[in-house]
Amino acid sequence: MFFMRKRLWRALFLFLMVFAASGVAAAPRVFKLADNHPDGYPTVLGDLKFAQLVKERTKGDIVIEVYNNAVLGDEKTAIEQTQMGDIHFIRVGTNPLAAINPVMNALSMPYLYRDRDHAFKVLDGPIGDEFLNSITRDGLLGLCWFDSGSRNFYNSKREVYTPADMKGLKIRVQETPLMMDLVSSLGASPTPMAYNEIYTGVQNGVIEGAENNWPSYMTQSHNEVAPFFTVDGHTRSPEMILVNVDTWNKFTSEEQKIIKQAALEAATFQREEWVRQETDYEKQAIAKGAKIARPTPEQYQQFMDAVQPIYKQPAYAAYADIIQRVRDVK
Ligand code: GTR
Repeated sequence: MFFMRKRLWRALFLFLMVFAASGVAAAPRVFKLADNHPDGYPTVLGDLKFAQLVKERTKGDIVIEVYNNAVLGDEKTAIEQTQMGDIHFIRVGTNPLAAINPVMNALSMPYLYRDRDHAFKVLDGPIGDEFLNSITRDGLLGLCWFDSGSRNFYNSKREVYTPADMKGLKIRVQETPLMMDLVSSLGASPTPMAYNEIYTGVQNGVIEGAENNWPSYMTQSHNEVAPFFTVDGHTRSPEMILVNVDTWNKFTSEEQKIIKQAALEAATFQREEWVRQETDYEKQAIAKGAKIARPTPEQYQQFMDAVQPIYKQPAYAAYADIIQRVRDVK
C-alpha cells in the first residue's frame, strides 16, 4: 500500500514536471485598449508597441488588445467606459479628459507652450506626473505622455491669416468648454461634435471647418472638404495612455512596474513616429492641394492677443498657479 502510494506520487510529480517543461502556461489575462485613430496612425503604433512590450515582459500572461478606429465607441463614450472598467486602457488627450476633470484644461491653454521641447519638459517633469496621477480621482490613472503636435484651424471657405478672417466661421470643436471659449474668442462660432462626424459635417454645411494636427487632418481626409489650413498652432492637447484604476489595482506591483515601464518606452517610440508622420502628412497635404496659410509673426501675435481674456475667465483663472508653473519650466 505504502509503495503504491509512493509510486503514485512519483508519477504525479513526473507528470507535473513534464507539464511545466512543455511550457503550457496559464490562460493569458486579456485587456482592451481603445483608440479612435486608424491603423498606422502614430498613437496606434504607440499603443501596439505598449501592448507588445507588456506581452513580452509578462511572458504572454498579460495581453492588451488594441481596438482602434473608435470601434469601442466615440471618444466621449470610450472614456466613460474606461472609467467604468468595461474598457481597461485608453489613449486620449487632455481636451476630451477636461470634460470629466476640468484641471486638464490647465495643460491645453491656448499658446501656453513656447514650443514642443517646452511641452515635453513640462510633461516629463513633476507637473506631468501630477497630471497623470490627478485623474485617479475619476477612476483613471495616466501612464505616459504621447505626442499629438499642435492644433491648427482649417475650413472650407477661405484663407485665414488673422482672427478677423475667422469671423463667423462655424468651427467644430472637441466637446469641451475651453475649446468653445477659444474659438469664440477668435470671433468664430464653435460647434461641439464627435470626431468621426466632421467630414460629413463640413460636406453638408453644418460646420465650415475644424481644428487639429496634421496627422488627424489627413487621416480623416478633412483636406478634401476643408482645404484652407492655417498653421496657427493655437493649442496642444497632450495625449496619454490611461488605465482604469480598478484594473490597475488588480495587477501585482511587479506587473505594475512592467506596465509603467512599457508605457514609457512606447511613448519614446511614439514621439519619434509622430515627428516623422507629422512632416509626411504636411507634405502630403500640400501635394494634394491644401492651401496653407502661415501667419507672419505680427498676424500670429493677433491670435495670441485675442485669446488672452480666456486666461482671466474664472474657470481657467482657477488654475493660474499651475499655468504659471508650466510657464516657469525652462
Ligand atoms: C485628435 C486626437 C483624437 C481626438 C481628435 C478630435 O488630435 O488624437 O483623440 O481627440 O483630435 O479632435 O476629436
